[in-house]
Amino acid sequence: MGTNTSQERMQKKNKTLGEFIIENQTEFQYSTGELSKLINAIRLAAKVVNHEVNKAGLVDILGAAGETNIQGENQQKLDVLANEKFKQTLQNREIVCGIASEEEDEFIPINSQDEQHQNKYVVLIDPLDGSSNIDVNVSVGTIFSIYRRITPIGSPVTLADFLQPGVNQVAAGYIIYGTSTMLVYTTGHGVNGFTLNPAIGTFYLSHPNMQFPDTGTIYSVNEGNYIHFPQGVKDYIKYCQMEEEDRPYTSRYIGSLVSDFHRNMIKGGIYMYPKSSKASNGKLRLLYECNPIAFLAEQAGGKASDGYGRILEIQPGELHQRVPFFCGSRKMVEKAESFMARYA
Ligand code: AHM
Ligand code: MG
Repeated sequence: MGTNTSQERMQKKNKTLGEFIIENQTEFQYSTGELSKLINAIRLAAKVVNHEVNKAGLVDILGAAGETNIQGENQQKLDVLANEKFKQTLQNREIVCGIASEEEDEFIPINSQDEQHQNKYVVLIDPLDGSSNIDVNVSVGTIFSIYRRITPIGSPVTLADFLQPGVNQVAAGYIIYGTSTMLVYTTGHGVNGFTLNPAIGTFYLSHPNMQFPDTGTIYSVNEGNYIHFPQGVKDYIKYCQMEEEDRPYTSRYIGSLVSDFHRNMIKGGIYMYPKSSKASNGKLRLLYECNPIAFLAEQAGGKASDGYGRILEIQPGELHQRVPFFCGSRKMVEKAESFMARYA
């Protein structure tokens, strides 16, 4: 009853994602509708993946990855499946000239032989981030990042089109498959969040103009790695735990970047995946995870750093490059950077 009423309210009052995309198309500098079509395609793929993610708990009934299910279909791991769905949707609609995915070794050129092919965008995607959480029914996400190609339209897409610094992103976002499914994205004009009404398969604008609180009381880091962290990170963690005004902070770590980021953006907090003595650049990927999340963070008034400088200004050297990541409320990231600087 309560749910119905709030769902009905959302339908009456709130714009759908489709309406929002059309209304905001003109604010985009080079708009020919291509970017709108692209976001629409992501919206569609998100619904398909959402449907699959929601079925994950039925895996014992439907068959595990690698097995053949009752309908004779071969079951795929969900991250592989999500990768296929996003790729298929983008390829079939012929709206991008190339795709790079965390799940693929190389980038995928699309129709690069076709002289008529005028598409100018490349998409980089982490199809199902935090996928180890699926087995235990915890939220996962999809992260996407969109650039204009830098090589001439009509020519084959090259690695250089993908290896652009994050400041060049024209759009980025994520889908969070949580207690409800949301699509959150930016085209460089703020961050907006849309919640899926699963009954009718429509995303509604539920979180307009999302803003990071300037500071917060949540820190998110895998503290199991503590002894391997650089001294600056260790000191900052101790600072978070100190008894002082609004401290000790609360520790919250899901181990699912999208979910940790989403919570921190709403409540105020910092997410950290530092380098360690075991992983010299941390774990997260610059192109598929850090750049899009950093773009969203900045657009929401937050900050994203590698501990010393702005994530979005890093010139990538390779597709699957990793980078230490500190992201969240502006004052908290600045504080963490000040601890890092002591040992620079
Ligand atoms: P994945 O791309 O293999 O899913 O790894 C990325 C995930 C992030 O979502 C999460 O924040 C991090 O890995 C957790 O790593 P750890 O288990 O080392 O704390
Ligand atoms: Mg990932």
